[in-house]
Amino acid sequence: MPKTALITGVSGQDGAYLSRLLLQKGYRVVGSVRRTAAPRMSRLMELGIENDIEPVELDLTEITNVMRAIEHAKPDEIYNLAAQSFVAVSFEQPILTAEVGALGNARLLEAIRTVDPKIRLYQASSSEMFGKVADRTKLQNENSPFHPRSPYGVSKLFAHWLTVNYRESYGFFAVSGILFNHESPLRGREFVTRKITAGLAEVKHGRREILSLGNLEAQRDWGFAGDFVDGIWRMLQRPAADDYVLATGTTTSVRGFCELAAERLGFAIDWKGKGDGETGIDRKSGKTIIRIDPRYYRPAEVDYLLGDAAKARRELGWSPATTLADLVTMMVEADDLRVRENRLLY
Ligand code: GDR
Repeated sequence: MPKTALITGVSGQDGAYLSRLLLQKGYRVVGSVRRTAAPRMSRLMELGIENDIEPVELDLTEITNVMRAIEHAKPDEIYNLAAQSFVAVSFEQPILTAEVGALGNARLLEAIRTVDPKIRLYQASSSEMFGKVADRTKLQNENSPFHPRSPYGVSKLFAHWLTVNYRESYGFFAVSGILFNHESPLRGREFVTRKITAGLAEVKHGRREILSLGNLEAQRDWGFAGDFVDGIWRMLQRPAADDYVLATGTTTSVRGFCELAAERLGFAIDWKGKGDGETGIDRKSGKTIIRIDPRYYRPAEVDYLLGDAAKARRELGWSPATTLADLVTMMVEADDLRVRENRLLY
């Protein structure tokens, strides 16, 4: 009997890569769609798997609807990837962010408890839970202190602890995967890496004059989403449930990411000025291609993240195959082609 996986957030970046992986492994993949939103199938289409996913109507804000979806799909495994996942938006929509990210997880756990407590649950937790890192001499691992800096981070922390609590209270096979930033050509353009690769590709081809960014000094541990979904799957195949950090172990600033992407597009950036007035100038043409727009600053920022995935390496046999250099190349090449072909889908 092939296993069945139910994926919430199937239309997002991770949903698409995870679906492809599970299909390759012979799973029946059921993907949640919300009736209120036009189904966004573009990422699944880009991977050529849109017809291989069985849709089920599931909205994490409706407990009875969640229960019906689980009764209908009869999954062995549930991957809860659905969220309002853009940190900046969570400051404007904190309640929606918590409804889906925090209480959505509670509804799923309660539905599993009622319908079939043997279902294995993966909860998509986040390095945003570490937030304000107090000690930069240490990498963040499963035992590091949490200090979220956004309503998004706070909502993820609730879901993380509730997942742990159901495991401890009822013996659920419920796993919290604490994933550091993971990117790809399927990343949404609201996130900074894709904003940079797509934006600079547009500048190169004369489709836009300039790219506006916020805090260039923020440092992130960026990996490739395609590598990370393999770690997600491995977490649910263990003999016992536990929590795992997935990260690459290298950290780079937004400024550094800009320089890498620019170089691959044939630019060379000279930075001029300071603070809000800083600009990035292309040395060859003398044109200003990047500027700062304080609208992209966040009310509270996560300045620095660097993860330690030693436990995942040891217990899951997982390590990321893609370097940051390869990731930037992959994203830049995809966006360069999309801009040339006029098809910047997301
Ligand atoms: P993040 O990702 O908040 O880390 O959360 P994002 O790419 O949005 O921001 C990373 C850093 O870049 C800075 N930044 C900008 N960010 C955006 N989006 N746009 C800009 O113009 C810009 N300029 C500078 C930000 O201030 C920030 O410091 C992501 C999400 O996918 C979460 O859902 C996930 O949980 C975590 O990664 C791990």
